Amino acid sequence: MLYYLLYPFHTIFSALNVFRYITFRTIYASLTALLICLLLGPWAIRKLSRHDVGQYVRDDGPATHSVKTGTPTMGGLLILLAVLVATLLWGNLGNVYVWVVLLVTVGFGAIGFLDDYLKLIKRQSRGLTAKSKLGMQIVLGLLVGTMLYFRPGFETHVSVPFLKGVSPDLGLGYIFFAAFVIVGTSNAVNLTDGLDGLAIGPVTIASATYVVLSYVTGHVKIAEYLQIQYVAGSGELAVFCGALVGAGMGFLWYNTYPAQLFMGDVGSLSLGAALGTAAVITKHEILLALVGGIFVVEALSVIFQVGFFKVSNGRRIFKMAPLHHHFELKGWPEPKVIVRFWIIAIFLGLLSLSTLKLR
Ligand code: 57M
Repeated sequence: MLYYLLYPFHTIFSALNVFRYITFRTIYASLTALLICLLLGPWAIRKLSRHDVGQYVRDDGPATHSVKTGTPTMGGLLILLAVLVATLLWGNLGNVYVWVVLLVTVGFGAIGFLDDYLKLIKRQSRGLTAKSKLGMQIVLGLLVGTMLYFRPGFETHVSVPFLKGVSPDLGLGYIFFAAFVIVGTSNAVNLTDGLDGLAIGPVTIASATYVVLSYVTGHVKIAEYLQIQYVAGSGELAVFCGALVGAGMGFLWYNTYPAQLFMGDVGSLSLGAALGTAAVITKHEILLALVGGIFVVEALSVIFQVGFFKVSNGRRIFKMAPLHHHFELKGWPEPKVIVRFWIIAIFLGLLSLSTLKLR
């Protein structure tokens, strides 16, 4: 909004010319989201506590989690507020991709909110059924895939990391591929959100990686130099991803061990879908499997655990899935699991950026 309000006056006050630059607006979107989370965090914790929106901790989890019972959750509402305000304030609202990514973030956030609401406020312990939750996500994912497919000039080619010149055209199949990326990432982040800061750390790191990927993909000269697909207008997603980084750091201030606030499904589902959508729009969809490798490994650990459990009449590969619980049951203190996952996430983010040159 500020871009519209202030940039036109750059002919009078030349300093306002700065609003033209995506880099400037990305930094200030990040700082705005960070400040909103930092300043409103205590109020959110008090409000959620007062309304008894406390976490119910299942008794079949690691024993160390029992102390977490009652921790205020649905803190994802604060993350969404910070990201929305910062993006609407600093983003170019004439850019269709900004609205697409905001629609997905709010849409998946609404699904998560409904699940949290039923579980925590209506005390229906299971919340939404897995089928209805997944069904709503798939509908939203297909809607976004269709919108992008029919957008004039949007490419249905998929670039493969490390392999220059390999970019198969999925045609109409791209709609389903885009939906898979968005829904898969949303659920993978949801599964990862099982220790203090374990999800928001890698989400923040992945968002920072997509700040860079959005910027270079939307810059015609840099995209040409790097020989990556140029997506006109996608650079504006750097502002949105910058807001994700700021909101993530601000939320982590309260979610770090021992957590004062959990994000809830309203946070995990929306953040995962936001990352998936940014990856689809910037045409770095497969690269997201590397950037968000922590989420992939966590989700695969569940798939293999449940699959093996079924075919082996009850035997397990891991002590418990998702993988973070396996390390907890091996005796790793919670903070050790969390920080080691963050270190791996940072490594994967840097490795992902290196693929821009290793082609
Ligand atoms: C998301 N939710 C956390 C919190 C957070 C099929 C199966 C793998 C599904 C999976 C599952 O239920 N996943 C749902 C994970 C929960 O966190 C809440 O959920 C929100 C995110 N969706 O924001 O509101 C618990 O996680 C802990 N937590 C923290 N700090 C945080 O910052 O400590 C969360 C955020 C919270 C808190 O204890 O209560 C969760 O784990 O439920 N199920 C599981 O993950 C369960 N694993 C399992 O069933 N494994 C079996 C299967 C695979 C056959 C096996 O290995 O044999 C584990 N989770 C729990 N108990 N809570 C183990 C059992």
